[in-house]
Amino acid sequence: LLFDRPREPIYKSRANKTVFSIPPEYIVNHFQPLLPHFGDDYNEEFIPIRRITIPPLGEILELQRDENFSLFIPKHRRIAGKFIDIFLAMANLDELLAVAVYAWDRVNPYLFNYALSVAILHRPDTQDFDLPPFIETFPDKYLDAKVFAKVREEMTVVPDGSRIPIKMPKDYTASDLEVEHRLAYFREDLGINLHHWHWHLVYPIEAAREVVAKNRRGELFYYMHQQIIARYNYERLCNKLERVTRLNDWTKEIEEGYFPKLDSLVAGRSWPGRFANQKIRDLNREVDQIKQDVEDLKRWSDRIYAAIHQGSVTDASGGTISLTENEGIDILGNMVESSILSPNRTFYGDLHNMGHVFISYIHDPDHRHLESFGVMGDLATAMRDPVFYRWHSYIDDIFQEYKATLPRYSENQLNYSGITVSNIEVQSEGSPNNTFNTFWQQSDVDLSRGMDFQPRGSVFVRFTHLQHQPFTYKITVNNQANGSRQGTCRIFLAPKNDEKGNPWLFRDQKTMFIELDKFTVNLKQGQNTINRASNQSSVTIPFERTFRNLDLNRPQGGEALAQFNFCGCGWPAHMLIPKGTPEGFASQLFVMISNYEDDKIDQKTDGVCNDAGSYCGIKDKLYPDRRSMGYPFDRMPRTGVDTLEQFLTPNMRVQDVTIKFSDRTVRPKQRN
Ligand code: CUO
Repeated sequence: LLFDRPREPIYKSRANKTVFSIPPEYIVNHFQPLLPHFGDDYNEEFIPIRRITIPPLGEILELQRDENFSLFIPKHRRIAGKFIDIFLAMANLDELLAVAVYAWDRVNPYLFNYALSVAILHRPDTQDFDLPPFIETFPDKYLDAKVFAKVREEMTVVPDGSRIPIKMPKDYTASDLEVEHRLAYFREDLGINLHHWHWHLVYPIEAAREVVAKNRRGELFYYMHQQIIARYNYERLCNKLERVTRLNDWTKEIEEGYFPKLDSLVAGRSWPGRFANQKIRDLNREVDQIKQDVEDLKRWSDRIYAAIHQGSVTDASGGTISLTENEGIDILGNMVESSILSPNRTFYGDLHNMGHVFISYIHDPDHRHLESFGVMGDLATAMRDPVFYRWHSYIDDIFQEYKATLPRYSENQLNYSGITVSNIEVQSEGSPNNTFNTFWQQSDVDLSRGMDFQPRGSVFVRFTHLQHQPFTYKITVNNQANGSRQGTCRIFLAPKNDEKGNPWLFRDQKTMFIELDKFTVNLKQGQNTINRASNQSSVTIPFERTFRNLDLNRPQGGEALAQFNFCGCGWPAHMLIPKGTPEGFASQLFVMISNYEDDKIDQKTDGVCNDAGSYCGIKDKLYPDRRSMGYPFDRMPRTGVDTLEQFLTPNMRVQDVTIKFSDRTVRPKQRN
């Protein structure tokens, strides 16, 4: 109930004849006279809400209910942190429920949803709770504003059970006159944006330290976003566009414009667009308590670069922390983002977050037009805008600069003596070997829980997304060692040529590799054949999990239901393989077997959302690979290595593959 109909008053919340029985003083004044009547026309089961001393909400109430909420704005971040801590401090579930019910009609719905989600994710007594997909509660952050009028009509006029899915067009934010629009299927993909939201839900910037300080958090911030850029660049090449250019000159106009066509159901306003050729300007917005100069970005970035070249950072008390080979990237990740784990926020600032803020207020830097932020200001929508990739490309470049200072991997550090990968094959149903097939697919998502003040019952929106034919890797590995061995099989994919059609230099291609899978293999002496299906990928979560329709009648409990929130983090399976081209996009599939002895983390990981560990980690566990994230492509190559071929040691192999796109649309699978 606490994730349903975010703007409806709490006393009206009901599902399956269940309703809260609320102490009258919890109800906001305006609705109190209605209270005696609630439940009258229902045969309801009551969930009693305890009367407790509600902790003061203070600053949390300063964000109005009809305002927009951004985790990049320091004030919003701070009040979110406070609200999370209130939820975490509740002694038991009854108290948690009481404070949540009390806050419902008083606190901004976006803020409420975020803080409660983070709390549920981190409280020991809520570990088997199931949360509905974010898109169901706030469909307005994901879908063309136009569908909502049709959805309302359908819900009001057509009885539940007879409603037909509302079709959302595949292209709605721009025309082909805008070349960047070729990438809209990626930027506006519902699954990609949901993944990004969930990732940041699992790795909050600000909250109690034990919530934020997850294993290798800063490094994962770097790696997950590095992979987003690599994947985006891959898609650009497939669409005959150059790699994205870094947004590193903040005095220059941003060429790309973007008009999101989203309306906020909560804030009652349209998300502002960004015209082409605008410049970021100094911010002075009292309402957000932000006064910041563009010059500050420059200052912070200079200090960060100086730290990288010095090999150490200065902490808040003037001490020195060196950026060691193992931990340096983790410190830098937290510092550049920045999270509360930054060693010195006063000195190194808040570079990445404030970049989002500057860009998102480009249209109204001093609030003279009373406008809220653009899509770059919200983690749920930021990836829709082309400028996201320019900004994150700049951020990634800082990390690459650091990685270039690290010692190169020697041949010895890369090889796994006695292990040879002797053959790789990709088998997709109904197509020649070593071909990936992509096409369009339609799917349905239920919006009903996000549609306030409408009749109950499901209503679906039908959207179109990229998809690929399921496939299997068949990898032959020879083990000439004495006895059986264990290894980690690492599978990556990269374009074979650069945008000019020339073969890559390794130093450039290494940042183009996208991770497809990573898993442990047992190798008996002699020849081994590894078969691995695409849906087993350690990068992705299945479609059903991204868009799962929560059935409130379903019995609770069991592993499959557990920890949805964490499990909601994961690259969407339907976007595992880039789009390719109709003629076939030449790519290189890379497979490496590394020595498990150097990779392994001693921990049990079964059953706890362990299937998208590469970009998301594993819930309450250490990151499941001891190597640097991105290994073996995270560092500059050893001397003498200019090409991928030269980089290879016997435990690695490269196979030429193509990605063939066919412009057909597959209808949705039959819904149950
Ligand atoms: Cu994920 Cu900038 O960090 O959006």
